[in-house]
Amino acid sequence: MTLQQMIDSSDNIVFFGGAGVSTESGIPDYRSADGLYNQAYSHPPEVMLSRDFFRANPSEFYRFHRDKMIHTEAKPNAAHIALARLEQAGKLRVVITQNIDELHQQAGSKSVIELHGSVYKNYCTRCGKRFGVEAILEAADVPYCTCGGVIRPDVVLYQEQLDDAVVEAAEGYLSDADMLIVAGTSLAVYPAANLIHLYRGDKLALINLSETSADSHADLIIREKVGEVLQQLVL
Ligand code: CNA
Repeated sequence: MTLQQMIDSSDNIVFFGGAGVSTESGIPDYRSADGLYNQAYSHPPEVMLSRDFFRANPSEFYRFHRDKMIHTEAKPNAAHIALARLEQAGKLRVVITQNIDELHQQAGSKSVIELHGSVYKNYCTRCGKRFGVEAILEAADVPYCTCGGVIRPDVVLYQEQLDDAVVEAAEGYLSDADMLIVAGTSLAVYPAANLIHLYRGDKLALINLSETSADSHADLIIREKVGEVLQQLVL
C-alpha cells in the first residue's frame, strides 16, 4: 500500500513526530548532521537540558535555551499544514509531538498532545505564576518572578518524568488508532519512543531521513523529507 492508499482507508490516524518535523521550518533537530549534537557546545543537549544542570547553572542553561530552543520567528511548514488539513478532513485524530515549538497549533491543528511541553509556557518555581515566552526573552540573564523565584520553562527536562495524564491520553489514542504515521524522530528519547509500540494495526508508516529503531516494525518506510511527502497527499 502507498501512503495515500493507507490514508484513504483510514479515519482514525495518529501522527507521532519529533524534531525532524520542524527542520523544514529552520529549527535544527538534535541528531542530524547539522543538528545540535554536532555543534560545538560545552556539553551535549541532554546535559544542558537536564534538571541538574538547570539547578546548578541556570545562567548557562538559559543561554543555551534562548539561543537554541526558542524560535519565535519559525513558521509552520508543509508538514504542519498538511496535518492540520488531515485533521479538518476528519481523518487525523491527534498529533502527538515531542516538539516544544507549538508549530502544529500555529498551523491550525486543534488536537495536539505535547509530550515534552512548550517553550511558550513558563512558570515560577516558587509561587507557580505563569509566564509567556517574553519573560524569558526579555530577561538579561536568569528570569525571576516578582516573588523572587526563578522562572522555568514548562518543558520536560532530562531526568524529569513525563506528565502522567499526558502519557495516558497519548496511550489511549495510540491503542485505538487505525493508522500510525511516525515522522521526523530518531526514536532515541525514552519513554516517548516506547509509546508507538501501543499501536497494534497494520498501517504503520515511517517517514524519516535516517534509520530508526522502529524500521523493522514499519509497514511502509519513506526516507524523504516529511514536509515534501505530506504536501503531495490528496485529501
Ligand atoms: P532527533 O533525535 O533530533 O531526531 C530527528 C530525526 O528526524 C532524525 O532521525 C532525522 O533523520 C529526522 N529528520 C530531520 N529532518 C527531517 C525531515 N525534514 N523529514 C524527515 N525526517 C527528518 O529528534 P527527536 O524528536 O527524535 O528527539 C526528541 C527530542 C528532541 C525531544 O525531546 C524534543 O523536545 C527535542 N527537540 C525539539 C525541537 C523542536 O521543538 N522543534 C528541536 C530540537 C530538539
